[in-house]
Amino acid sequence: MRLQAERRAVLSLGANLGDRVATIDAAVRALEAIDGIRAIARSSAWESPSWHPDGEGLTPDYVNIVLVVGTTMEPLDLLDATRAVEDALGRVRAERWGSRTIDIDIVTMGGIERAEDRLVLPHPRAHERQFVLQPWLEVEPDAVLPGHGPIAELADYADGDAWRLA
Ligand code: PH2
Ligand code: MG
Ligand code: MG
Repeated sequence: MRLQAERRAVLSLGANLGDRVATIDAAVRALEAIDGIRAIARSSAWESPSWHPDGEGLTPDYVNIVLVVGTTMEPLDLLDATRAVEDALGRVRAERWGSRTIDIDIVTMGGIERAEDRLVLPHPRAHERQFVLQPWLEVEPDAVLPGHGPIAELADYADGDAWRLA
């Protein structure tokens, strides 16, 4: 038997409909239950105004967390797994920037840089979003975003505001 090496992946989970924290908790449990995904670190819950191309705050505020996992999956298999969890938790895909009960994005996967149709790595907007960088800094303060640099420096320039939920 050949053992598939484990890669470290950083996931960003977000929700702005329904019981946001409860749905994120359920998503973490569902991800942990998948063969080939092992949770390593989970940030606190952070709240932020919704980012939208037509302006901030046009949809309800989000709760976001970062979940660091070890995974033996290939990138597209991990993407499929996150989509399956979103679907199981009632995610409706109506419009691109629309509100959602749960969104699970792959921010990084090891040092992989790829720009293919279904999956771009690192996530193309993670480096400029406080709602990704702030929870990530909490669990991996020395992390480096491939192609962009140390997240502690990126957070000095990133858009928007994010605050830890009490
Ligand atoms: N996700 C989006 C669009 N806007 N805004 C915040 N604050 N947090 C998100 O996770 C988010 C967003 C699309 O995935
Ligand atoms: Mg997203
Ligand atoms: Mg998404």
